Amino acid sequence: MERILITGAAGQIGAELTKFLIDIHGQNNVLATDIIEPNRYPLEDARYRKLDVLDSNALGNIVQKERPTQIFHLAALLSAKSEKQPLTAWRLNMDGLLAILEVARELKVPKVYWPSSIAVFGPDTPSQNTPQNTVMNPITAYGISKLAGERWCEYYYRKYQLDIRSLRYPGLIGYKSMPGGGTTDYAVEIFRKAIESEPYECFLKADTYLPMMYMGDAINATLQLMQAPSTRIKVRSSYNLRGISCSPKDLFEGIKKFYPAFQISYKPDYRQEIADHWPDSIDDREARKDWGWQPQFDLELMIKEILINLPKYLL
Ligand code: AKB
Repeated sequence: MERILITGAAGQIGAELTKFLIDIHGQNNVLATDIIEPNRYPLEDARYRKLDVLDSNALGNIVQKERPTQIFHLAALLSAKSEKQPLTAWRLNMDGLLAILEVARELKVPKVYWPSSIAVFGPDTPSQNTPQNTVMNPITAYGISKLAGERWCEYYYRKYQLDIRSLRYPGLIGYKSMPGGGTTDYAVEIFRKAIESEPYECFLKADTYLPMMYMGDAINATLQLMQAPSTRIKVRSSYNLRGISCSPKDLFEGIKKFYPAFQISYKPDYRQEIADHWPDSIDDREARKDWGWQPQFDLELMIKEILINLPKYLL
């Protein structure tokens, strides 16, 4: 029987992943935590505790009491917010991860998951089909913290044999939860505007290609990675993961087929520079080879799936 602890459970990935983990392991075996107050936590059927991951006493007490067999450490500041508050981002993203790695080592937690991001890459990285191992040199606070995090994950694996697993998520597009403070957030906002029959003002240029992924695929990848036998996990920093490569214009044109009156305008802001230094597309051969990763959603299927489900979800 597995016992699961999730940090950052109220975030874009956390809110969706928690539901899947409850379905798989049962409500009593999953504890969702986040820094927000219990009355603001969105998942009524989850066991929830308020937790600041930087409070190592509180974290240690929860891990002592719950004795999780798996920790999903999702609490982090995303790229756009991190550029506004680089030192806060470093503290949360780095000290938070180190607190989790330490508690997992000390209390012998069998498995830990931590998300990295395409933000580990920078302007010197080959932008088409970016390889697993290549020049990184991120220039954003978020990217720097993610790259340093990857090195620490591999360090804990090599030095202490901590079974840590990680994915470099592309921008995630879902309809059940909202992102906050990311550069790829436009790709979630745009669907909501279309459904509300409002025009969308996009903060990236029309032709900004970025690696993206449907949330359903990202959840499957995460669960598949965590369920794979340890011997199949050859990359202990973080795996490249490929979904869909698209631009705001691609998404707009796809949505317009269903909502012909939908309108968009482009007003790039500081997030454009972040996006300009990220890859266009990702090579994920290692993930496919090592643990059988295979995405299910292409651009067309994802747009259809979201436009069918989002209106029911917003009711
Ligand atoms: C962000 O935009 O910051 C995230 C990411 C790509 O890691 N969605």
